[in-house]
Amino acid sequence: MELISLFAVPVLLEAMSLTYLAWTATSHRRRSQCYLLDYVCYRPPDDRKVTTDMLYEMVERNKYLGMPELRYLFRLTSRAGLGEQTYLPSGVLAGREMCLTHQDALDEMDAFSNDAVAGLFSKTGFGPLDVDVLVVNVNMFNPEPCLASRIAHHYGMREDVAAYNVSGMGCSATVVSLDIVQNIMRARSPRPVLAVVVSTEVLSPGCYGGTDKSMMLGLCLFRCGGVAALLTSDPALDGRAKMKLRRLVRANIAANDDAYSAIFQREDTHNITGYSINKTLPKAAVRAFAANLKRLVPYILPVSELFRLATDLIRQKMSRRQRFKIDVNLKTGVDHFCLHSGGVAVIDAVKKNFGLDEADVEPSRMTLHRWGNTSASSVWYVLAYMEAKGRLKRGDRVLMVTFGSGFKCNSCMWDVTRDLADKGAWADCIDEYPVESTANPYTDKYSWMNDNADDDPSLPVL
Ligand SMILES: *[C@@H]1O[C@H](CO)[C@@H](O)[C@H](O)[C@H]1NC(C)=O
Ligand SMILES: *[C@@H]1O[C@H](CO)[C@@H](O)[C@H](O)[C@H]1NC(C)=O
Ligand SMILES: *[C@@H]1O[C@H](CO)[C@@H](O)[C@H](O)[C@H]1NC(C)=O
Ligand SMILES: CC(=O)N[C@H]1CO[C@H](CO)[C@@H](O)[C@@H]1O
Repeated sequence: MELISLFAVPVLLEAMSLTYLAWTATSHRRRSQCYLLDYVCYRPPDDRKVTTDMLYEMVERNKYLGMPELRYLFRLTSRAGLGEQTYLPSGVLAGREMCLTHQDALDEMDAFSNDAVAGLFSKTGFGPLDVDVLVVNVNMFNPEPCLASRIAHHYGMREDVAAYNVSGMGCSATVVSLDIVQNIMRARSPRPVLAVVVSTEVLSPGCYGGTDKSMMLGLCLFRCGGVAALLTSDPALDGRAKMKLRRLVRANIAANDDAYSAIFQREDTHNITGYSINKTLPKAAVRAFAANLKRLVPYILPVSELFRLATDLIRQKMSRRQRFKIDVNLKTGVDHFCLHSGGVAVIDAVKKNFGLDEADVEPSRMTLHRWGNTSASSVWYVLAYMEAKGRLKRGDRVLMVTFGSGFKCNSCMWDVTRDLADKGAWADCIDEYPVESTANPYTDKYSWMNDNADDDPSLPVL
């Protein structure tokens, strides 16, 4: 397969040079460490839960949509892998999705931060005045003053707090925020740094009410969610930490036209703005993941596996084969895969192309079912799922992989530093998971929708 060969050739050379570099780098200067102390995933109030019936009503009251669109939307919804407990903004639930205001978006943001950021402080015992660095990433909403200032203002943070707002960087932005934090920690080392990362999405400004099919996907997938995480470089706090960041790698394959246009904000033929999602998205995700792994693999796989890869490659080279095919066994270096739960298609594509099995992707599928695609924060719900299930043990290695428009794949490797068993946002439902089937329970009720469904091959299908 093209992807495998694409990934194969440089892996060996880079593996060797990078391992050597890593060795010399660590022995020559003491690197500052980045510890995850704790994190809080947002659980919106129950009155913001949305069922398929409610979605159906919402679509029905949209005067732009006719029967073909309704059919298409229903077909998407029924295959999206979302359950009946995901959350939408209150403005949308109140029926104002076509006329949401700036204030609606601010209210949505505040509802999240008053719950999750406040929750993080009370859970960890640290206060706003202890925070040295604040990084806020929200993709679609970019008010003035910025959201980082809004949070600093609300909590009365110090005036020397280094606040960053990252916007427009898509679902993989949470790792971008971690990268910023890690770089600041290194720059300020050996002075310890306490950092708060806030990753969420504000859906109100992105609600699309038009009829362009590639842009209607949002309503089917995007849901409210967010996370506030506390990180430190203070070695004195390592006993309290949950995980330690081992390696962070960012890949951006924007130079590729298809990948670049996989997710695009644009206007439809009626001049209504929205996000269009191309069916090339799963392929872009796999490609970006391969680009990312190329640089990550030397740091996460054991020497024996790197050696096996190297000998395999040499053997293939000697036999003068035109295309190399290398099967990297990621499981030799990773215990838990924390994959962005953006949609079923992406999860399936990654599973197939990187030799994962159903158990590896279960936490991501269940996160999609319970919370929907919550954009940048989704990997934290996946992590919380593993933790709530009592699967994260001291010494385990967790690979967090995020995908986002651009197209980007940002990943990081964590070492679990103690046995974890916090139920977090999953507290009231973890025992119901994993669910057997993520099929939509209303499929029968709306089965007539599937009749005469047009199967236009150019459209994204989940
Ligand atoms: C998807 O991307 C391809 C290639 O970039 C483009 O030709 C096609 O028009 C796009 N489809 C949609 C629905 O945007
Ligand atoms: C969309 O906007 C363009 C530029 O302002 C205008 O020429 C066009 O007529 C508009 N289309 C519709 C359907 O309103
Ligand atoms: C998940 O949602 C984000 C925006 O919230 C979007 O950019 C991304 O394309 C979605 N993922 C998939 C696989 O559709
Ligand atoms: C990097 C980034 O997202 N900067 C934004 C911070 O917030 C201001 C005001 O909202 C924006 O103008 C910047 O683009």
